[in-house]
Amino acid sequence: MLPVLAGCGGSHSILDPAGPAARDVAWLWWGMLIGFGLVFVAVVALWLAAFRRRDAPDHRPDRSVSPDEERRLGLRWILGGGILLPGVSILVLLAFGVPAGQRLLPLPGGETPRVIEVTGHQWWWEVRYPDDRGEVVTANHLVMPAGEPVDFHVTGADVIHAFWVPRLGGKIDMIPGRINRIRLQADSPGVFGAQCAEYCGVQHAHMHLHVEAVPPEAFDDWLAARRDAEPESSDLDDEHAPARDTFTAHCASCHRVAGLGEGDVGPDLSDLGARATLGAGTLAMEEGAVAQWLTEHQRLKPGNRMPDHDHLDPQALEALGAWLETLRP
Ligand code: HEC
Ligand SMILES: [Cu+2]
Repeated sequence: MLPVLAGCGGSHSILDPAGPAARDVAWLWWGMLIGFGLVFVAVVALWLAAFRRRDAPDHRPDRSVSPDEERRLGLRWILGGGILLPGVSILVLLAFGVPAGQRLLPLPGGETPRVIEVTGHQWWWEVRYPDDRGEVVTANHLVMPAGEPVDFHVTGADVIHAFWVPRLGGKIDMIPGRINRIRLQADSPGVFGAQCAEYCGVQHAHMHLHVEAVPPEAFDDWLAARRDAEPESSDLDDEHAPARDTFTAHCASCHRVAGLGEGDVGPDLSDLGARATLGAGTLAMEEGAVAQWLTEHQRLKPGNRMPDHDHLDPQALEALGAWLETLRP
């Protein structure tokens, strides 16, 4: 029992809601658990009663009830238990479920919260912050303001993924060629786990998103810092110059680091040093982690869409990792 219950706590628990949308979902969950728990107990009780009657030693068909009456009785069970009860249950469920679902939708009119665009890739997350003053792009790490609603516009780049932050609410499919919208709010600052919730290929399980809600002023500061960050330039004569050259030669076709490359096949690396993990939750970010990712990523996350770089000199990879870890907003 304990290993089963262990799934009920922690940063991914829908039973520990941290925002209004998730609270609606949690209430619905408890209502359904209790309601349908009662239905289950009633059905099992009826079933056992039927067995007992049949197996009783003195059981004989009841001759005092006419066949007509028996049919009427049977019909009553069918109408009551088979049509009326499910009908009422579904109506009650809809009465609570539809408004809860409605509140998750950014409907036209009313407030217009900030928009964060999230795209699911095999097997990582691209996060964009549209802004008149210049778009900010990051990956696998979503920063959002706490205490206010945020509209998430989600889509898929290759196959269908699903955006799910259990403690904030959801989930919603990310479908290529379509933009789905969901409105979520974190009541207070915190870190929330998110996970792709639609099987999308071998590394679906390693598609974790680190969601960080910060006070709105801190969010604005973060956004401004990212937007105005000095682009990296390749001609700087410092210890990281060789690493930047390696990046331009071998990585920039797929990755973006502001000023050095605009590849969009893989995650934006402009603020890589600030990530909590690498490989969408595969490897904890600590000193040396990037170099470890560069040499072992196909062992750590087999089949991921980044090719091996065995042909590069281990020292070059080491230097590349050390430089990438310095990139922060
Ligand atoms: C063919 C495209 C391609 C090339 C070339 C490539 N990468 Fe990647 N890279 C990817 C993809 C795709 C991912 C996402 C893998 C995943 O997590 O599933 C990735 C992930 C990463 C990550 C982890 C980022 C994160 O947020 O978790 C780092 C760091 C990285 N690459 C660095 C490099 C470096 C440095 C080079 C050059 C030596 C390089 N990559 C070359 C496609 C590429
Ligand atoms: Cu998935």
